[in-house]
Amino acid sequence: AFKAQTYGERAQAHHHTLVRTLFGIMEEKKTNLSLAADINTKAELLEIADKVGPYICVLKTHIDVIADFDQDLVDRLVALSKKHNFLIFEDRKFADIGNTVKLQYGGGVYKIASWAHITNCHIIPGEGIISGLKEVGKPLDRGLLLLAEMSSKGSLAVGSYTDKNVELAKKHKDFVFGFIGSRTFSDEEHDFVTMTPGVNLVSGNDSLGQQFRTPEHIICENGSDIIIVGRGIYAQEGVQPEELAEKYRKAGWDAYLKRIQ
Ligand code: 5BU
Repeated sequence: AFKAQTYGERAQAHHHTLVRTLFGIMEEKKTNLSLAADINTKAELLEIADKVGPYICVLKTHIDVIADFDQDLVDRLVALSKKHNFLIFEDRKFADIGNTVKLQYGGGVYKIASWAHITNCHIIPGEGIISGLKEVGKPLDRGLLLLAEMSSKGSLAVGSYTDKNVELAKKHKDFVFGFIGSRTFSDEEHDFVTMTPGVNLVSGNDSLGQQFRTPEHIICENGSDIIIVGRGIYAQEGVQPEELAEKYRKAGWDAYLKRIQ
């Protein structure tokens, strides 16, 4: 049912503050595109975030790959998120016990919870990881995605493991608002957001196990909500990232319009 509704309709009915904001941005900017900015210097990350910002709803970061990380980078990313109206998703993939992830999420060098609207975790340690992250993130109105599936070849996140993610998301829906996965996991009662990595205009693989599917397949057929695109946008020689971002924005949005019609 949620698959056929507009992002705007779902925003109005949703209990999670972050989802209302996210769907609101998507409607306003007509985009379900997230940029996966696996960029390793501060200057280059800021440059691409500023150029591609108008076309995306979410900027996905791997903050620990930035060689010259400093607090100023985070301050400037937050300023860009306000300038262009997108959310920031630190793809941290927490995987430790509750007490440890609290320290990793709130503190350390990166202080992720202070600037990332969204982060994600594996449920391999059990439910305590969600409870630990929630203690830090919920008071700040942050949101958590569970890694229900992965896009890479041979992923072990399948079957009953994937189902367990959905079960825990329902139990913690005051903080968990969705999944990383290839399809929708919503049912009649629960409206979850799915974000899908491994997206390219041409399906295929890279040499290290990544598997790419098209926006049409992911959004229209599978009912996912947001496409995450990295190298499809910033690693095409001779083509500007903003030009490619607009191409992916349109492909993702057209697939969504086709789905809800
Ligand atoms: P790409 O250049 O479009 O392949 O980048 C994909 C990004 O999504 C990259 O940052 C990965 O870390 C991330 N990713 C993924 O590819 N597959 C997954 O299952 C998850 C994250 Br979870």
